[in-house]
Formats: sequence, C-alpha cells, structure tokens
Amino acid sequence: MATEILMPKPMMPLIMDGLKATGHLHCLWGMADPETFLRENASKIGAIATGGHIKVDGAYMSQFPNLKIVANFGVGYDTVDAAWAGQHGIIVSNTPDVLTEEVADTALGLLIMTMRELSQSERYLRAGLWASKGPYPLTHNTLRGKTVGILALGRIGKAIATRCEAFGLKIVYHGRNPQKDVSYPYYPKLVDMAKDVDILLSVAPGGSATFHTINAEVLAALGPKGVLINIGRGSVVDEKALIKALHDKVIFSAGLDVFEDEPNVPAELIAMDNVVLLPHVGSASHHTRNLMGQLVVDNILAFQAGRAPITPVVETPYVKW
Ligand code: 8YV
Repeated sequence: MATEILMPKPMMPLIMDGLKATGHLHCLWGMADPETFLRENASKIGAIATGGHIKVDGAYMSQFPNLKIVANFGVGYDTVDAAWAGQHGIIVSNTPDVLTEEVADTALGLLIMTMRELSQSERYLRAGLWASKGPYPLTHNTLRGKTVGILALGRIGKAIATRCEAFGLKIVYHGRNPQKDVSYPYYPKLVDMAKDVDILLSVAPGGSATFHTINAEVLAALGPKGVLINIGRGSVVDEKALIKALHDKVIFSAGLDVFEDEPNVPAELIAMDNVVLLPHVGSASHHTRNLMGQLVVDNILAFQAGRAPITPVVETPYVKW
C-alpha cells in the first residue's frame, strides 16, 4: 500500500511532528526541486495533508494515482474538491466538533463587539478622547429585544444559537432544510428571513453552492438598522455589494471574521468605522488548533494503519481503503 505523505505547504508544528514521526512525510515547500520530486514519486503518495492554502482540485489530485486520503485542517474544506475525490475513491477528512465551541464563542464576541461598538469605543479611549471629549456616545444598537437569523444551522450554528438564547435573543434560521431537533422558526427563503431579523449571522460554509448567497438583495432586505455577522466563509458574502450597502447605509453595520480574498481585506472596509474586522480567528486558540491539528494527524495515521478514517466528510463516506 502506498503510504507516503505529501504536505504541499507548511502546517503547524504539531502536525509536522506527528507526521514526521511516521518516517514517510515529504514537505514539498522545503525541496530544492519539487517538480522532480513529484515526477519521480507521485505514484507513492497515498496521503496529502493540507490547510486550505492551495486548491486541491481534480487536476491536483489526479497527479497522484494512488492517493487515498486528503486530510484537511479546518472544518471547512471548500479548497478541496470533495465531490471529485468521492467519485475517485479518495477520502477527504476535515476537523469538525473539536472547534465548535471555540468558533461559537468567537461569534458571540464578534456579535457583541459589533452591536455595542466595543472596538470603536476602545479606539476612542486609546486616542485619549474619553479624557478630552467626554464619554463615548451611547450606542444605537443593543442586543435587548433583538432577533438573530442564523444562516446554516449546523453544529457551529446550533452552538451559537444556544449562546444567543442565553443572551435573550430570539432565534430563527435558514438553511437547505428545516431541522428536526430544533424549535426555532425556519425560513425557506433567506431574503424573507433577512427582512424579519435585526441580525443576520452567517455560519455557512464556502464553495459554489453558497457563493455570494448574501448579495445586494439580501442586504437591502436586512435594512438600515440591520447588522451582518459573518463567521463562516468570506465567499458567502458579495463583498463589493456589502461595501456599497455599508457605504450607502443600506445596512447599519457588520462584524466580519472572514473575507473573500484572505488575508487581503478591502481598504474600503478597513476605512469604515461601523464595521468590526477580525483576522479569521474563529478557532484560533492553541487549545483548539492543537485539537484540530491532532485530528489531521490521526486521520492519516488511521489510513496508514488500515483503520477507518475518524472524520471523513459526507461526500466521501468510508467503505474500505
Ligand atoms: C480555521 C476555519 O481558521 O475550520 C475552519 O473551517 O475556518 C478555521 O477554523 C482555518 O481552517 C485555518 O486554516
């Protein structure tokens, strides 16, 4: 069985050390001549460890005739063509569950920062304006009496909903299907939900199915008092439409942890005071990233030992190696 492991780009030390210990790891980025390595060794590669830095599409995977697993760091795997992998007997694994609570915590932090202008008021203090001009102006927004509409009520969406309930928010949701295990009202159409809520909070994954789902029409429906929070993927929001909506006061404000072209954040957003911008830190604690990293290692070790992968994605159910 081909058991060589390819790592195309650097990943966290815990993953590198865990895979190096197998004696079969090949780090492509450190090689003097990666093209020659690939030409001579492509058929020996059984596993790829990736962190979303490169597109692992059909063309990429087809270089490796004996590829069996692509282990993705992150619950979102929009940079891997899982449908293609599924059709070609390749398992894609991701890192669900271990990051759920951390991302949900971050979402609530971002929500409160945005609604109560905490970044702006901190900037005010640091600029010395509290002492020179007096108290920071009262915020127009509050969580009191508000309704949040969650886009994509998966595991992370539900953990966010639980927290929102504890904060006294009313919760509704939109997704592909209504969910049996929740009593929150379901909206079959996103634009209808956007009309009815104060806060639109997106946890939606990336990929072609969700590309620019939050567009000018949805933002117009959210309205001049509405707030957008995005903790899922930047590609879900039409960023140009969002910038225009914020600029024209079509919506009130936004809190964003994810962007269309990370790490490049549009200068227009950076210049705006009514947005809170975080550098994709949803899961970014040592605690949670270590758990995610270990899951990448464990999925590949399972493959090497001939055991079932721990967290295969839905498009690539495990049958046997
Ligand atoms: C990570 C994430 O920041 O899991 C995901 O899908 O977006 C985050 O937890 C990202 O995967 C790191 O590359």
